[in-house]
Amino acid sequence: MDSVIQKIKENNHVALSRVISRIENDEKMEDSFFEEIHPLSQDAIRIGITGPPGAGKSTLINEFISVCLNNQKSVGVVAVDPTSPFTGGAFLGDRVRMNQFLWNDQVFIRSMGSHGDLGGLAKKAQDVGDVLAASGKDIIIFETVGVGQGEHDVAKAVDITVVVLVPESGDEIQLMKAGLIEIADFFVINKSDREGAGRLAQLLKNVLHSFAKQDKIEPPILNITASKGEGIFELFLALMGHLTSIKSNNYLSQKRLSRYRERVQGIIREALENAFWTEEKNQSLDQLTEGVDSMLQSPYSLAKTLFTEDKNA
Ligand SMILES: Nc1nc2c(ncn2[C@@H]2O[C@H](COP(=O)(O)OP(=O)(O)OP(=O)(O)O)[C@@H](O)[C@H]2O)c(=O)[nH]1
Ligand SMILES: [Mg+2]
Repeated sequence: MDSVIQKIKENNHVALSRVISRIENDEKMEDSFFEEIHPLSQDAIRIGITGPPGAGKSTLINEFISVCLNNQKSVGVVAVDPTSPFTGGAFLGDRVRMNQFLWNDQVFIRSMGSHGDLGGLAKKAQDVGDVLAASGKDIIIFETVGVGQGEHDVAKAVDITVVVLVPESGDEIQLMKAGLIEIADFFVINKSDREGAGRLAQLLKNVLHSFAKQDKIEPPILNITASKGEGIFELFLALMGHLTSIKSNNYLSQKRLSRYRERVQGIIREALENAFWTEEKNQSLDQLTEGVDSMLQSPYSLAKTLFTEDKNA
């Protein structure tokens, strides 16, 4: 077996980090890599944790890791940073503040930039999740700042999405706009030591109720104070309970199946595009768009020319 895969199976964090950097930087892994990783990556639970900047996501995850460890579960954390083109694992101390786990081989933490290419994030999160799962991590957490598209991409790569809000998170219209209700399996109101936490919980409950869909369990709402570690164990229990129920009613396997399908489609899309853009094609495009006058031609007809040119050759 390939020695990189062997090292990942042995939970070698240096090898893990290298492979994740390659995925982050769009360096292609051999197809056989993911073929061999696949059977090893089935068991881990993947959780997305998203919410507005500064909501306390990292503080929460930090506490959550301790609870996981106390319950004999190893953890991988990836902090996705949509604003950073490349992190190289840096900023970790700043943004993630989970340094006490640095020497613990049951905890792997790093950040990952998205190269401004948010569309590719779902794929990267899948691939990175697989690699972490293959190293034996029981729970894999993706932290994303819920400000745009990034959290939606990550939601496609996880089993459960937790949306973290704070008492100031505001009115229902904002929540709707953010589209967070669509992706949330769980809501956490953090900083519940502050005024307004109860009010937001009530408001959220009403909104969720009016939006209730038959095929989806109404997301539970938990009040926590991450900075004091309050409510974290309850969150852990609630997530594990949720997991048991979505396993038993097949919701999880259906969700994973549709994720699997989308992934196959994505791989095909990428392969087709890569096959199309040969050196000759790139040259043709350059030649055909040499001057600004080339824009007189509709982009559709130029695309058609590029599509059909080998066939006419
Ligand atoms: N009062 C109060 N403050 C908290 C609580 N949880 C976190 N904080 C504080 O909120 C600030 C932001 O916490 P982070 O954990 O970095 O928040 P984040 O959501 O990870 O931030 P980004 O990753 O930058 O979006 C820090 O100063 C925390 O100490 C809480 O329960 N109550
Ligand atoms: Mg953070």
